[in-house]
Amino acid sequence: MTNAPVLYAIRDGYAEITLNRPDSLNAFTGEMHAVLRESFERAPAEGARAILVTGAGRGFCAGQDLTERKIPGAGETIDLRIFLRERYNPLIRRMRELPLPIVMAVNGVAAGAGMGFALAGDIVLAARTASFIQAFIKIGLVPDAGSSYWLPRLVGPVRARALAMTGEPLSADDAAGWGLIWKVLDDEKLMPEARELAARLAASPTAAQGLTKQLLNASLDNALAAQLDLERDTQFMAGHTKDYLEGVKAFREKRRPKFEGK
Ligand code: T3D
Repeated sequence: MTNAPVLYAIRDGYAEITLNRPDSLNAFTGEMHAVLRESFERAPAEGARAILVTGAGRGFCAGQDLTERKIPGAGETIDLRIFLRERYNPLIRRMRELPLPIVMAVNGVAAGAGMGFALAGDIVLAARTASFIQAFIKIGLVPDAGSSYWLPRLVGPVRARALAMTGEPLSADDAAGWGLIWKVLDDEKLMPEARELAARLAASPTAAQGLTKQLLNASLDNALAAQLDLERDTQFMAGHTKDYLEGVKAFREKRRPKFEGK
């Protein structure tokens, strides 16, 4: 295994990205952010039609690497806006704007920004022994990496407040029961199922997947009338893809469609 903070491989039409700092439960460093950003650029440029993200070792991601921050001396302060502006916010925005399905395989604890990062995926699977922790409050910080956006929308304000204000771990089973993630799998089944899902998504009509993602992103902030208009315009675009023609043709010819993502 290499020492690179992020591993990248193309498999079965999708890019597999592995956070690779297992000794610190894959906590984020500046270097890791840079390679991760590059991986999310590289995947579509190299023709990947889906992305799978997981963590090496027993953790998924423990959020910001706390050993990377200098403890300010007397009279000094630290401006955390810089790290959010230059690292976390562009990462989360890139993931939500990327017109490809992103599967997150949460293999262990996802804490702090690691939890926000996990929730920024499109389909989140978790190992039964994984957990989700809004660890920020334990060190005097506030939710970031999108957590304050996703939590009230996904689990409602009551549970969002309790998670963020207590920093108590949420089990993978409860996360699925609360609608925070898609599915929990026995630990040994996580990666085989996540890979099968990523390969299946990569072979699906990925232009329509990108449009679906845009539509569902917008729906979180739109009123019904605006969303109906957006559905109309987005369906117009989907109706112009080769994959739509192939889908209808294959249905009529009673055969399996072969989608190209165009
Ligand atoms: O600064 C900015 O950019 C602002 C933005 C901040 C965003 C954030 O993410 S703030 C939140 C940062 N994360 C945390 O506060 C979580 C800290 N970690 C923990 O609370 C615990 O490690 C866990 C609950 C995640 C897991 O607990 P456990 O008992 O399973 O593992 P452990 O023994 O605590 O950790 C294992 C090793 O990973 C350990 O190293 P060692 O002793 O074996 O050498 C531990 O120090 C290291 N580790 C865990 N989390 C971090 C970390 N090292 C650096 N940074 C971490 N965040």
